[in-house]
Amino acid sequence: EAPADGPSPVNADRRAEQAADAFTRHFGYAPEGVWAAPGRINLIGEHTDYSDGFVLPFALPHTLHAAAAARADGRVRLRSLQAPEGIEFDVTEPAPGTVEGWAAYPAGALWVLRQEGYRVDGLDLLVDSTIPSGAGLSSSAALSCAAVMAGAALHGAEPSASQVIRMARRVENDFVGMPCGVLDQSASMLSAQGHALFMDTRTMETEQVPFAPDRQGMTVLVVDTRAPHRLVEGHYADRHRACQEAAKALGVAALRDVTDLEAALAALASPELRRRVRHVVTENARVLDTVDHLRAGRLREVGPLLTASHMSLRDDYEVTVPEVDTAVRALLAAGALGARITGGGFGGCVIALVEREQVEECGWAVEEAYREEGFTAPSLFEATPSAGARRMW
Ligand code: GAF
Repeated sequence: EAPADGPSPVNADRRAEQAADAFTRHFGYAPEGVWAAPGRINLIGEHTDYSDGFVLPFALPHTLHAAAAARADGRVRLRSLQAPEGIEFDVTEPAPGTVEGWAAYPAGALWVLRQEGYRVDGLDLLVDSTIPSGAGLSSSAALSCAAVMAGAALHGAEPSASQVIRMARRVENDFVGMPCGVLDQSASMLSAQGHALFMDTRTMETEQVPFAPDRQGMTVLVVDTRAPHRLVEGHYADRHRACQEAAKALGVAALRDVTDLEAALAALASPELRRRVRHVVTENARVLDTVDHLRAGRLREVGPLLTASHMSLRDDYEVTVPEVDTAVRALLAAGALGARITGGGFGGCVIALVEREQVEECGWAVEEAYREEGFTAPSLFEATPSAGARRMW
């Protein structure tokens, strides 16, 4: 059964129209275009993207739509149907770190575009999103990508997908202050329906790897643990710093370049850095193994790699929380082929590869475990690999 905001083209058109109608209601005139950008699940390859490593995400059907029109008077008006209030400012005003909440991403997008020499005279923009926010599903990357695409196109420019990815990442790095890699923006921009996106974040080379669990009697079950994740609050930046420090100590450009793990571990004095390095190096290897299995159609073999990734993120990278570990434990006990945290961590979502006939049981098992622990009830859905970002009209 497709989720309510599922991947069908009819659904996507309808949602784009709804965003356009809402724009017209709010601003009193019709938008010039509507852009769509999806959220993502990272199948495997976690916390590898800022060490020049490998990632393997796919796009969710959950999508953000941005309806927009250019203004010639330098004013910017931003509205979100998911937020109580909009904001308004002069296009020259926002500086890094000065805009709070969701509006920081579109404001940052316009700031980056101007920094890079794009003409941006002003903009009205309305967003409507079905991507749960704060759940580690890249709602903010989707927003940045859509705003960069809209802001550029409405002023006569057509940046390539890789330019959009780079600028949307700059929104996070240079405007919001979150030192993320390139995973989320790439997943939103480059994903294709029925595929996972294998990407080398050093060269930006990509391969669309067929990934359609439903065709082999399986599904990717997503558990939104509702444990709020807070990446800007320092944990993420700490991990980022640790990887840079370790790379420096090992004399490599990035942890991607560590070829002899045992020698690297022996060369590092800090137990913490050793754990971080072990995660990154083994995680890169797990991505390559996963891609091999997918290319050969051996989907079930991917399960144990997902679980190994989780254990590594729990014990070596230390980015899990009790809600997440409880979900993984319950899913595996109920027969999931594999389960892991997905995204930046410290909350967010867990994914599990599950045989179709085990889905219900896995769902119950998580709900039951959450009741026992006294956690907020999780929300569950099945993820279908969906299309990447595009202009709808
Ligand atoms: C967050 C970041 F934004 C990504 O760049 C990536 O590092 C991810 O955490 C962890 O894999 O989503």
